[in-house]
Amino acid sequence: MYPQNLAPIPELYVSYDSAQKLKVEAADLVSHDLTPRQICDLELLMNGGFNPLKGFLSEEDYDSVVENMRLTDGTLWPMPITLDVSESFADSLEIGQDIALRDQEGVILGTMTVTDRWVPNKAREAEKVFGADDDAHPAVNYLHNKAGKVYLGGPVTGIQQPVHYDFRARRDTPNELRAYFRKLGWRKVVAFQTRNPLHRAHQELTFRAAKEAQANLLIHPVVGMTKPGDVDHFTRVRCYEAVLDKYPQSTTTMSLLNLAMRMAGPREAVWHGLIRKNHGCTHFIVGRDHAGPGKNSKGEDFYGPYDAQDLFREHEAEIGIEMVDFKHMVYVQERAQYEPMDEIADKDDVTILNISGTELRRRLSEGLDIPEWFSFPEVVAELRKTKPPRSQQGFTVFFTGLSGSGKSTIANALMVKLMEMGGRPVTLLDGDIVRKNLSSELGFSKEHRDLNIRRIGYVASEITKNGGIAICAPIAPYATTRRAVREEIEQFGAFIEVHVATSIEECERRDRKGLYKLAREGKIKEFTGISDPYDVPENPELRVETENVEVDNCAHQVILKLESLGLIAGQ
Ligand code: PPS
Repeated sequence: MYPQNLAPIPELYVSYDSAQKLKVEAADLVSHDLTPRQICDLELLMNGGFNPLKGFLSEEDYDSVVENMRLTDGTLWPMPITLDVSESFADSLEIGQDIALRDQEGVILGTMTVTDRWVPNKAREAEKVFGADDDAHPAVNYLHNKAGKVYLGGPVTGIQQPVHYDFRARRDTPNELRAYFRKLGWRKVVAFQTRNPLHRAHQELTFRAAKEAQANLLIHPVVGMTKPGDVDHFTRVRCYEAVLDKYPQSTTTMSLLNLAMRMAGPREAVWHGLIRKNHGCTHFIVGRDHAGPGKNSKGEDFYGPYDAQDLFREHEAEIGIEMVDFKHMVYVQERAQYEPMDEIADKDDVTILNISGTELRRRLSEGLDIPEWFSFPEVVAELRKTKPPRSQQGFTVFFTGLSGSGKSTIANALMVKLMEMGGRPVTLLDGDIVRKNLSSELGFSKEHRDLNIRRIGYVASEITKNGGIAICAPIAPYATTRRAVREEIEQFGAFIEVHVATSIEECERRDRKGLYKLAREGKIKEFTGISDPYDVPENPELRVETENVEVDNCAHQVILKLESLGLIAGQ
């Protein structure tokens, strides 16, 4: 008999032969192409990471999870695992129908029998699960702006795991980890969840946790979806590999977890605990501000720094994994070691050093020193490779404003000034140029405008990712679309929104292309500012007034802004 944490855990996969048969039969099924987040969820549903779930939640279970953190049978489960789809797809289905769940290349991963279909109350989900209906929370933003309107629920039949081409040897299913622990005779295992590179404080924390629990250590980083803006997982895994050498090989291992985090703080900590229990662990580290989403739209923290520990403690027995809690770890210079802040008795007599995540990002982006007491040179070198100083990174300047506001003219002037400086390639994605080359089939309906802006955003994000400068100058009238583009680009570099704030009266007075006249006469429909809305940017990085101001001066204001953000610097 194995100890309970090491016995095999149920999976949703069918046998190899049945899977081959199902694959053929599934050719006749209606397909749903999974989103990246759904692929992560499905993988953990199928491999037992989300045990005891047997599929995407039914409506009743969803309601119960949202309200009480429990399935209808009373089992503790804090996170709604739902299959969100578009209204049109949902409408095309019959209850009881089987659908094929496919990855983005069309490869079938599983099937689902649709038992439930409903329109969720997303505001309630946001309030109950994430603590606030505030789009500054990444998962609430996802819920309202990315997730489909309708949820489908039903049991899943697993056919095959999603294929990962990266770090294959480092990925393990719950059963693979359990088997590994059995093989090594590891009875007690403490898991460390992370979405950040490991620095010395983390290492100390994990050493202490392993000692405290008298357990082996599993470093279990998330490589699915984390918080927008995080260091990409390729870089992080290279960093982890560098740090792994500093742990005793016989007591520590690392495995990558393809989880899509929600940054739900307290509920997320409980969820992470359940997932680690399923992966064969007996202990779980919960530190300060576990899975914290950052600040809300009022600039306050969504959760208290130890809320996650409190909720975990309340449910610890039921989760079935012991919490190893830690307060904030800081470096005590006189003793040359890390200590939990609350255990330092002589606080007033020693020098306490700490570098916050924000400070680290600042030092990296400005190419400043990162001391050895803070991190390992190998980790810093990896981070510097992916995050060169800001003045060498790509970025996007995104002009927005009414037709005729002067966007293109200022954008052109800016381009020339940047090209004069040299150093990075510059691409201009002007409204008219894009409509000719990228979006020639599109009109000016909301749908088409969104598509147009998303295309521009996509190209700009690629340019930014590869170290270039993208200057965009569409009208981009809708705030939600601008926000989506911002998020896409900010994964790779800075996004500078410049509102060209020429008033509608002035644009109409100038009427360079004669379009306002035609719009007034009703000869052009859905004309921005006349018969179609323009959401004035609330917090652009820069607002330029053009009335009685030279174009050169407007472009220069942008240059000064870029300089103040550290994006251009002396060579
Ligand atoms: S959008 O809304 O961002 O997709 O618009 P954009 O791609 O920037 O295209 C705007 C240019 O198209 C011309 N045009 C119109 N603009 C607004 N509304 C309507 N209905 C419309 N029909 C044609 C107009 O010349 C815009 O150019 P700019 O350079 O902005 O003046």
